[in-house]
Amino acid sequence: MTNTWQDIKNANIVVVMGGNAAEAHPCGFKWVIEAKIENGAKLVVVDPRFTRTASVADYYAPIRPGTDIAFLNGVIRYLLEKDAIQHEYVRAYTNAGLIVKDGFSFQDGLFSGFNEEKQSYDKSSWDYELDDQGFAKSDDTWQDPRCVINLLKQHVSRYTPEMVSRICGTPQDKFLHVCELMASTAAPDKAMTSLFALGWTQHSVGSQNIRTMAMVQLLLGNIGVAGGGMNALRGHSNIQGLTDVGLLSNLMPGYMTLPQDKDTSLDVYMSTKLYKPLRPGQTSYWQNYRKFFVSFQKAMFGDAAKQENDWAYDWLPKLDIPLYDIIKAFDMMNNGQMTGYICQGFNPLQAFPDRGRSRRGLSKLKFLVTMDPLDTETSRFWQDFGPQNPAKSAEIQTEVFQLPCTCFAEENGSLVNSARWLQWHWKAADGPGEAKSDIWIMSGIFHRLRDMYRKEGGAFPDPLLNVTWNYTNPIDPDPEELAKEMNGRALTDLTDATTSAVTKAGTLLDGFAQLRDDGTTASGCWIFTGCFTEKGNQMARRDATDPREQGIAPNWAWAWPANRRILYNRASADPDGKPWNPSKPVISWNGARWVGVDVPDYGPTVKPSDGVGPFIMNAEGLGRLFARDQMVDGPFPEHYEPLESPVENVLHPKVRSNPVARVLASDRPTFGDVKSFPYVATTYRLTEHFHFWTKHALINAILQPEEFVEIGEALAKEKGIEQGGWVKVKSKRGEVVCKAYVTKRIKPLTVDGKPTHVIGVPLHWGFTGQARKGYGANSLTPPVGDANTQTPEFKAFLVDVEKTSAPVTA
Ligand SMILES: Nc1nc2c(c(=O)[nH]1)N[C@H]1C(S)=C(S)[C@@H](COP(=O)(O)OP(=O)(O)OC[C@H]3O[C@@H](n4cnc5c(=O)[nH]c(N)nc54)[C@H](O)[C@@H]3O)O[C@H]1N2
Ligand SMILES: Nc1nc2c(c(=O)[nH]1)N[C@H]1C(S)=C(S)[C@@H](COP(=O)(O)OP(=O)(O)OC[C@H]3O[C@@H](n4cnc5c(=O)[nH]c(N)nc54)[C@H](O)[C@@H]3O)O[C@H]1N2
Ligand SMILES: [Mo]
Repeated sequence: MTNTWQDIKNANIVVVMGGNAAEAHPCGFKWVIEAKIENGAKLVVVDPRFTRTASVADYYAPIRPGTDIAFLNGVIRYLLEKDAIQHEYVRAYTNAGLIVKDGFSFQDGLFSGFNEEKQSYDKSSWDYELDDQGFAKSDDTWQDPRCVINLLKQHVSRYTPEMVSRICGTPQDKFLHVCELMASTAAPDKAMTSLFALGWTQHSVGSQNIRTMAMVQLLLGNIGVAGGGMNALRGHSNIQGLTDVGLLSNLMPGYMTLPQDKDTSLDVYMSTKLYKPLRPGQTSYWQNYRKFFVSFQKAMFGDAAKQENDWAYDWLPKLDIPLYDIIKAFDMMNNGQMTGYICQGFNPLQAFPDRGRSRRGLSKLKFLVTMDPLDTETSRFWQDFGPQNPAKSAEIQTEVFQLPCTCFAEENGSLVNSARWLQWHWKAADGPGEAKSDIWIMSGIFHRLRDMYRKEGGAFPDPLLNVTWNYTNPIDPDPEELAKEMNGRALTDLTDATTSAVTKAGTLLDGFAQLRDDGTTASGCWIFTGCFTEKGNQMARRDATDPREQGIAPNWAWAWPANRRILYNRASADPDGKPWNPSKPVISWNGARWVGVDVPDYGPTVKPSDGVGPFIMNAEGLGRLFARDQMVDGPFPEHYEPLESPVENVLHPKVRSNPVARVLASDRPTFGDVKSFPYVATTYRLTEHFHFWTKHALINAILQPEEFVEIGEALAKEKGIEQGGWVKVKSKRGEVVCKAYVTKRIKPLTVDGKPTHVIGVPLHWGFTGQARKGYGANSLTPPVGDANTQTPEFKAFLVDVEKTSAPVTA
């Protein structure tokens, strides 16, 4: 989230599109109700289904799964045409006036630089025109046809209300009413918040879905302000923490990126990181990358990371293929390239796309280790369940080691919530039976591996032999000690260049501004610096005082970065430093410094007249309506059909789906077409279950006892399907046999003149636990990933459905 849960109450318009917050975030959803009651906010829901969130909305509009970019590009067109944008904000804080290079173009669904053979883009033409000093040229009058706002206007001109309706199936009047509600927040003192989750991410265009709304929010002046922002409602209680500490296959802690094979030295690696400011006087904060990186290496390798060995750069793994995402990992298992798998707190047999593919991959492993408090389907994959997966246990050679572990309530530690708050929690009970903590298990594996390397040698022992492990209890390190390591400390006495204050060696650091690139500081995760200081564990703070009753309680827990609650909050004030909305100020300029309820996202004494843009992580300091780098699939968002779609792409039939989506050639034969699989399916969760674990608890199993799919009344009638009757849902990859729930909440949509039915598939069932056995939604889903994040396309694919009789196994 750029903002916080509590801050939702400050919104005038709450848009839930690409998520179902009332169902999946029922506790946080109270702030939406608060916004409605206390602030007169209107709740707008855009979802293929009339959801629990829609049931309390002021306005609901249906949409075909996988078409949000068409909808939102239509919104952008509407805002530009009606001139419903916050002019002063857009002029001062976005790249609207920057001039784009001549080489950039878009035609027939492709941006300039497309390489057909490699199925990827060369992004060099997606950039600004630079002057002799290397600064981006701009035209503040917006006359130049090559300035971003004019190219954007041209790009979205195709997304007329007729076109939006033809692609999305949303009736035109409903689309236009949503546009009107959103446009009402262009007023400087009005704000809209965007709450989203998987309804946007789980698509082959997932990142661009979110980006399109971010552009809408920039045009409306809704980023950085109270009640505004782009608010990703995250999943597992600590999934925000997972990405923060770099547990994705291409990341390092604090959103630094893992080096690739081509980064042959620290200098080469660093040459692509230190973004030079693109406008005079800009901050371009990633220029500090080297400080964060060297401090991380010092935390990892201590004295063994030195100037002479480039701070142990060579000991980091280098990515030799673009990615090791889950789609690739299971492909490698299937090809015999990956023979062992350690699966910690994860249930891929149920959670990953194409369950048959996952099962075949696991069956080819030499060994599988699971670390989990529960008996998961993955740890019992050889007992698999389902008509297409007859259990052939005897033929499977994989050796499985199940390591039972504790869960969060049985240990001390911190969880990072969606609002970036690190909250400490305390152990409530001992784990049952033989369960051990993840830390104990991981340390045990580490010590045994290191001993083997010490005794037997090995191809590349250096990283394991040199890693620092100086914990008080090396067998079971204390979570507080690990937290302090993440925070970081001074390694020698440090003298502040401006104040001459000395920080003694060993002192815990107060903030990442103290980090250095000369080996004198260590920090395991730069964005966490400040969470555990000499004043104590900041994450354990529990003071709920909220100075303006505005949803900012600065002494409750600790938020990264720097305890800032609203990111980009410089943009909450006008160029002179006066809040756009005086009744809900976040920070303001008092003539000498920035003051307010939040920590300024800015140098506290940087004068407004210095003209530094509020988006300091971007080299131009501005919010991007045109993304010059970062996105791999285009600087403007474009509508592409899902990989499995019922219709052609009416905008450009030759380029139907995202040309750079994450698809392996070997998986293409597993995609079905509309002739055999005429219906659109989408998968989702229910409040009564949490993924695949709560079915182990009897009370939840009673609340939602068995697998079902949701089918609209019209389709049910056509297919002779009765309420509660058995149905078989099939995709090209597999099938699910379960009960039908016939509902008024899913209606057929008219897409390009044809009726299109959507089938809803909740995802919670499997074959372990207390609930009745079920096949699981992922028996059906395709192994397709978003071009930027590789998140699977779980939300839009093709199926067929028919009435059937009760299966023998049910
Ligand atoms: N009770 C409960 N709560 C949970 C979880 C759980 O398992 N149980 N899981 C947690 C996790 S890990 C996560 S990531 C979050 C997920 O939170 P959400 O994303 O809110 O949950 P989902 O149910 O997956 O899907 C959201 C909605 O997206 C809609 N949708 C599908 N396709 C599209 C589309 O193309 N466009 C639009 N606009 N909408 C679409 C679906 O109809 C559905 O209503 O929930 C978390 N909260
Ligand atoms: N079709 C379809 N598929 C989906 C989705 C979808 O919307 N549609 N959503 C996707 C999303 S967003 C998610 S997050 C995934 C979820 O996929 P998974 O994360 O694989 O599913 P969970 O059941 O949450 O599995 C987490 C496991 O962690 C265990 N666990 C709990 N606490 C601890 C602990 O402290 N230590 C260890 N080691 N283990 C612990 C739990 O017992 C559980 O078995 O599913 C994805 N799959
Ligand atoms: Mo998730």
